[in-house]
Amino acid sequence: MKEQLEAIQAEALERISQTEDMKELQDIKVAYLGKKGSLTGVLRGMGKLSKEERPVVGEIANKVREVITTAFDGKSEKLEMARLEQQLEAEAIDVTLPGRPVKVGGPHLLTSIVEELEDLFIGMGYEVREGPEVETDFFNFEALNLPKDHPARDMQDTFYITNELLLRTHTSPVQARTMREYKGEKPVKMICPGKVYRRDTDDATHSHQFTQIEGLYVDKNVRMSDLKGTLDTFAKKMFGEEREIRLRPSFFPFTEPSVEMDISCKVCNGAGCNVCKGTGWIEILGGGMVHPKVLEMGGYDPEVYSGFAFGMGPERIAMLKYGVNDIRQFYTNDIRFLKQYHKA
Ligand code: 2NM
Repeated sequence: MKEQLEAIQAEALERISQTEDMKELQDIKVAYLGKKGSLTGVLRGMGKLSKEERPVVGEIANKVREVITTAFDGKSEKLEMARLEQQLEAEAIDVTLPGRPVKVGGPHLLTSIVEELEDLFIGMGYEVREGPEVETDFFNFEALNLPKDHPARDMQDTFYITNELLLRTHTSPVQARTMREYKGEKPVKMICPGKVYRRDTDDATHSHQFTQIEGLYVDKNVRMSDLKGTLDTFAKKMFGEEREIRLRPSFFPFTEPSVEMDISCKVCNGAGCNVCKGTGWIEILGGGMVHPKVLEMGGYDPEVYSGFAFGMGPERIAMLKYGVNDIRQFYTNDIRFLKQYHKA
């Protein structure tokens, strides 16, 4: 029986040392030390031994069990270490790989233009004010000398919400609100950028929603020459020092007299080309001296105060400055269009 035990031990140790597989190692353990294992089988046969033999064989059997268990534990640890090492190697991150590029956005061309215009007028002492896009009939029309029967109030041109509420058709209601807020007690020098709405069929040059910037300067002794000097400064800063301006008589209900301003075409320098349609001049904005009725409704005494106002469309400014030929480019968000105007 002693030989049998020694043979089992030798065989078990041999098999444990041979295997490189954890599952197989477990099977080996069961095959020798398990309930139906060969060592267990031998121990069961001990009952047939004599009283003298039993302790001797028992001691050997325990020793064998211990040797096999120790060998098993050692091998088990070794295999587990190897498995861990392999896993670590397989999951290793190559920190030298280049990262994926991050796509960086930038301001929309219209935003840039509006900010450029804001900076320009802030530099001339104007404050920037905003107001609601859903306006009352009073501020959008009445306070701007557009009485009830005025054609500009036509349902054809205005998005009405109720009889009294509408989407503002220009940003001038912000100026009417500001005048009334200042109660005719101090000068007003402001610009108001923002979205405006007109019932229009969208095409290359029309949009039912677009941007406006309007300016207003009300003080004592404000004259037409102040308007001309302001607009000349604006034109040269925005389009280049070589630009000339000219004012043509026009009509707006809120200004009297009213003008439209052209700048000399920078494509042909005034000689005439297809951009300026042969005239050498390009229309940029409208303006004029604030109508006495508008001053009055704003709470300013037209006998004491005078003012000028002007309005322009940043889309049109951007189109002229950058040669954009379709106003819809500003709203359809084609990334190929937009990213041309990111400076960074
Ligand atoms: C324009 C042309 C002429 C204008 C008038 C006013 C206000 F509120 F003072 F009456 N704001 N903007 C004005 C005048 C706007 O845009 C082409």
